[in-house]
Amino acid sequence: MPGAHATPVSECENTSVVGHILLPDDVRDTLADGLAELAGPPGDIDLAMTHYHQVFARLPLATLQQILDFGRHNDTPGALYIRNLPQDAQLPPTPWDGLPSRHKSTFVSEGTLLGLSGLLGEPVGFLTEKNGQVVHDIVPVKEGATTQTNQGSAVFLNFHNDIVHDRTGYYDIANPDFLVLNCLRADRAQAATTFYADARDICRMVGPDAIRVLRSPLFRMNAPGSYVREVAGDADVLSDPVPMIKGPAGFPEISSAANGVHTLSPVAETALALLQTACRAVAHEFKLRPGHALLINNRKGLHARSRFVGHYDGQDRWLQRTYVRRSQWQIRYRAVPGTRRIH
Ligand SMILES: O=C(O)CCC(=O)C(=O)O
Ligand SMILES: [Fe+2]
Repeated sequence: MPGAHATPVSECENTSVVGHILLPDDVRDTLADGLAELAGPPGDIDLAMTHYHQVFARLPLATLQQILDFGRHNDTPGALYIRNLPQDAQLPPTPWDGLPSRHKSTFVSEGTLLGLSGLLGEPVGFLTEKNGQVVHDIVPVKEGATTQTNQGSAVFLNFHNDIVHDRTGYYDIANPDFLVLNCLRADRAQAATTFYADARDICRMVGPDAIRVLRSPLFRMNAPGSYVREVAGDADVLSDPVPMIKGPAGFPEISSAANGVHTLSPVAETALALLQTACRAVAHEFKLRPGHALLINNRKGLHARSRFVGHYDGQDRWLQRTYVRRSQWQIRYRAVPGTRRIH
């Protein structure tokens, strides 16, 4: 329209709030009944996803819309916390090697995880993350206790988003749009805390000078710990120089590698320190318990995890996780031949 122009949006003026859903018991039980109809582990994943879709379509309309809006809109929160979800009646020991449990005989947690994931997009696997599995078991692993990976426990897992090594040199393109965490078992001391810091809040906190630096390609992301360990023989594999914040001022996208961000100048170093401080200041805290799921937008914000104690005795903290893409089209160049969801 002649003369019309969009209202300018100042840097990161949108406010983030975190979404909360507490399911009533009867809704939880309806979901559990639906999931019970699918007895085995999800074998044909597309058939199983379709089944889960039907089950989760039975959520009350307002709840269903809240989850769908979380996935489809730019201006919705970057984290959504859902409680009182169905749980497996009996849980085998927590695996201590980061691999799937061989003793799990019911699949309510997988159904819950995949059902929620299907409301956001398509759960996908990456060959370099948990062998391409679609459902990831996130447990403390003794050998990884002090690493900046999901196997860690003895150290604070720094604010990061989940990235994937990619031959383009950019690790925040093929990575998941969302991650979904479903808690099966809390750590014994109930100390583990998951944090979410929204880029909109971080920007407001660090101020315009630091944002200018963070928007410049002065940072190189180290590839995830799993890639460095399993593929690169423990040598850092750095991305091309990239900004940490990009996109329109009102809807910033943020990326930070858990396994190390290398700065290319002293001002970049200062801005990165400001960003880390801001994350701690604006973060929302979640103490995940069985029956709780946390849905995280992997572009709108960064997440972190507190220290906690791992005992490696089968009673440790146990989460299941998916990586979700809204669409697999943009990452089709990575698709593993003969598979439909593995990249
Ligand atoms: O353990 C947690 O709470 C979060 C771990 C994490 O960063 C992840 O699974 O991507
Ligand atoms: Fe993560």
